[in-house]
Amino acid sequence: MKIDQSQIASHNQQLLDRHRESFAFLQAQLDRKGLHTDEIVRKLSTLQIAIPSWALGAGGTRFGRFSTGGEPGNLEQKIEDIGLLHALTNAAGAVSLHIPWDIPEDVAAIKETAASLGIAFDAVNSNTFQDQHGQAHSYKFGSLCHSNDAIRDQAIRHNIDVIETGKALGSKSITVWLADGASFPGQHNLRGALQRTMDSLKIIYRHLPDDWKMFIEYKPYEPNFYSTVIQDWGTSYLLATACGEKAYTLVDLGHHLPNTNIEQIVATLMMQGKLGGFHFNDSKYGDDDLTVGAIKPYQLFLIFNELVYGMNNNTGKNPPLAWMIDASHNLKDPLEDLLQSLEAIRLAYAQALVLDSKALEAAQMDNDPAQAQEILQDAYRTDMRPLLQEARLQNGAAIEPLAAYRNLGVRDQLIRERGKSTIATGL
Ligand SMILES: [Mn+2]
Repeated sequence: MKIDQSQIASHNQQLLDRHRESFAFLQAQLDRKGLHTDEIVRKLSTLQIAIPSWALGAGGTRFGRFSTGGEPGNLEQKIEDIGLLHALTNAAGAVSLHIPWDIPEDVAAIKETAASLGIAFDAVNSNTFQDQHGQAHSYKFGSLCHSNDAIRDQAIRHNIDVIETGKALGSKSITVWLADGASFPGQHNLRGALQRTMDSLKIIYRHLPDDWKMFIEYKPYEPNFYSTVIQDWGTSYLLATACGEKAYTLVDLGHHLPNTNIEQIVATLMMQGKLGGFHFNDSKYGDDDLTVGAIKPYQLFLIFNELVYGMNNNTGKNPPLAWMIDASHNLKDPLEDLLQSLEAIRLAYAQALVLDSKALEAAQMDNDPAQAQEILQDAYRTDMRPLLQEARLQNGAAIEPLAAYRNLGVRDQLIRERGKSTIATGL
């Protein structure tokens, strides 16, 4: 299914008067603060978020999976679904592939499909956290950290193959997330496991093309419950530093223990020029994979404040960041879930862009926490939704993407095309 420009135009036409009214009100507010809406619209329009290929089907908790129907049955259909999201939002102009769940059979054809929909290939993701059919060795007790040379070699080889696939597609980065760890004290020699992981990553790094980046993701627990080899940002930073200048830390919002100050991690990594990318999601307890902004939108805003500050004060020479959603739950229609996540990310970004950073700096220098809070929350409580709508309107996307998605009957159409019981690959 493809969404026609005329379908979006007629959706927008119905909402135009109401939109113009609310946008004029916001514009007047921002004008009084000396902020230029054109500039903010321009910045928002350039923020493109990669959609992971595994988020397009109904995800699951560990207990069950409930199909929404019409799920994409192959990579081409997944890219078509991202095309739908991109047509509605002008915010989802990239896909992040998971290998081996989504190995393209015909690279040229997939590239053509993606290009026709305005979709670029973002980071490719390796998978050594589960065994694949016909694989010689098992990752039950780890992959890049494994005590057995042959198993480590197999995992290294897989990552090199993923880089090759990515090269063919035009990707420029690989994300490595390891499930490696121990569920019981004494199971691992903690230092030995880390050392072997470092040595393995260095070998993979040597196969990285010059214009590529390697992102190293961390996670404090799950699927292992006593220790994970790359448990926190510090360990990731240590490994990235050991590998070299093309290796970076990747922050996944769900991969932190409750109450971790993630915005401080962002500030620290950007100071060192070592923040490579972001996996957005939301959670209350752990790696809950909930819709971005569903639980802690204020935290998301605080994180974006540090990102914007880091981009505006880039003394650490941090490269442009890779933005990706990494969430997949089992209740919502996955496309609706992604539309909401895209909106939440852009909203937090827009709020951070209207922060009075000079006033905040003055309050900080004056040691005035009350004033600092007023300034922060003034930005956070500015309703930037009309500006997001304006950015979409100017780019031919839908003023209200979720409403348009429902009014156009996209899911019903996908079910008619693909059937009710399809299952997305990898799920
Ligand atoms: Mn992730």
